[in-house]
This record gives sequence, structure tokens and C-alpha cells, in this order.
Amino acid sequence: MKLYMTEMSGNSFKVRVLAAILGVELEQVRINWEGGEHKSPSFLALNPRGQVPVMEIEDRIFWDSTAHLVYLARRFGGEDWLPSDPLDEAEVMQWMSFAQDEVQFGLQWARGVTVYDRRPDSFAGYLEDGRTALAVLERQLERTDDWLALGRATLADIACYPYVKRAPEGDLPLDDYPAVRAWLERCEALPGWFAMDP
Ligand SMILES: N[C@@H](CCC(=O)N[C@@H](CS)C(=O)NCC(=O)O)C(=O)O
Repeated sequence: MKLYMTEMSGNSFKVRVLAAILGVELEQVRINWEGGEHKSPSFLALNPRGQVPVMEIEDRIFWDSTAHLVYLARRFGGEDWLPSDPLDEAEVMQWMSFAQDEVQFGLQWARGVTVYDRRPDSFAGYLEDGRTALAVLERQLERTDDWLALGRATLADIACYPYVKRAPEGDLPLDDYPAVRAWLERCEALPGWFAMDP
């Protein structure tokens, strides 16, 4: 299995950290992000979105970290990270959708403005969605006092982690979200976890 990635990519981190937790070997191919490789014709042939991560599994190509997480969990994680019980699966998928919605279009993209000067005109909207993301997470984690779904670590936590952790870089400090901060530490204490590049 091959993962096209960069160390700075939070979406790549989700896949890398789950593979590490599961003890799955992943050939990691660091693309030349600075040189714009992700927008080159050869890379667009792999992922028409021009984004990392991309995964090559048995001669098939998949883009989007959600697809990669689901594959790894199903193939190597038994019932642990994405259970097959329909209600339990729905509970995990609800948070994975949230990771691809408010977390991405709020927290990730606010940081896209401050770090990469990407779409600065939309900053106010990203901040608003980012604050919604943090408020929803804080409320849930205050209630559960542990994990986002099912009372244990699942794909829900891995999918949400990277851009919550990096929210302060996007002008969204975590000072007012103590339950979120405690949850980040809980994730970081999982066996096999490694630190995300700053
Ligand atoms: N929903 C996608 C988002 C992927 C994404 O935003 N990747 C970033 C790096 S973390 C990227 O490649 N951005 C370049 C671009 O969008 O042009 C996923 O979860 O994989």
C-alpha cells in the first residue's frame, strides 16, 4: 500500500497515524508540495482534486482521507475503529462527516488563510464555521467526558483530530474549549500515536 502525502498535511496525518496504531506498513511517498506536484498532470491523473492524501491499494487508486480510514479500519481493525453494527457505524460516520464539513471548511480553511494566504476574502466565514466546529465538539466532549463516539476511540476521533489540534494557527485559539483540549491529549496518549508535524 502506497500513500502519497506530505508531513504538513493533516489529512495525510489521519491515515498515517491510524496505520501506525494498527501496525500496518504503508509506503509513504512524499510529494513535492512546494514545487506544486499535487497540481501536475501526473498527480491529477491520480486525484483530479489535486490534493493529498492519495492511496494506492492493490493497483487501485483512492483519494480522500475518509476512504483511506474506512479501508484501513475495515481491513485491519476488526470491529475496533469502525464497527459493523449499523447504529454504531452510523454514530462514527456522523463524526467523520463532521470532520469533512465544519472541521475542514472552518478550522482547516481558516488556517489555509493564515498559513498559506489561500482565499483570504472568505476568512470571516471560515472563522464562523470553525467556531461552530469547536462549540459542537466541546459540547459533545463535555457530555461524554472521553471520546466523540461509542465511549471509545474510533475513526471519529482520528478524523477530527488534526485540524482541531492546529486550530490556533488559524486564529481559533482553544482557550475556551477545555474539554476539546483534554480530548486532544487523550488522542495523543493512544498506543502507536506519534506527534503530528507542527
Ligand atoms: N477531504 C479531503 C481534503 C484533502 C485536503 O484538503 N488536502 C490538502 C492537504 S491537507 C491539499 O492537498 N490541499 C491542496 C489543495 O486543495 O489545493 C481529504 O480528507 O483527504
